[in-house]
Amino acid sequence: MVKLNRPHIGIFGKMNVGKSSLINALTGQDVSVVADQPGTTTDPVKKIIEILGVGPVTVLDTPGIDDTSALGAHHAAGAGAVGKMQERV
Ligand SMILES: Nc1nc2c(ncn2[C@@H]2O[C@H](COP(=O)(O)OP(=O)(O)O)[C@@H](O)[C@H]2O)c(=O)[nH]1
Ligand SMILES: [Mg+2]
Repeated sequence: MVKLNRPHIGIFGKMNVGKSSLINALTGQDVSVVADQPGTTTDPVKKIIEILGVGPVTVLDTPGIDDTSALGAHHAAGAGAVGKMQERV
C-alpha cells in the first residue's frame, strides 16, 4: 500500500537529450546507461530516492519518445508501461 501511494517522477523527452544523465545526477548513482548513441535506454529504469521534506519518491527514466527502433515502436504502440504513460503525456 505504501508503495502504491509513493509519488512518481517520470523523465520524458526525445532521444539523447540527457534523461539518463539526469536520473543518474538525481540519484547520485549510475542507475541508467548514458551514451552518445541514441536509443540506448530501451526499458524504463526506476529508482527510489529520498527527497528532504517529501519522503521516498520513485524516479523513472524512459526511452526517448521519438525512439523509432523496433522496441521503441513496441513501446509507442502502448504495448508496455512506457507506451501507456507516453499516451497520457
Ligand atoms: N553537453 C552536454 N551533454 C550532455 C548533457 N547531459 C548529457 N549529455 C550527453 O548527451 C548524451 C546523451 O545523454 P543520455 O543521458 O544518454 O541521454 P538520453 O538518451 O536522453 O537518456 C551523452 O553523450 C551525454 O554525455 C549536458 O548537460 N550537456
Ligand atoms: Mg537514456
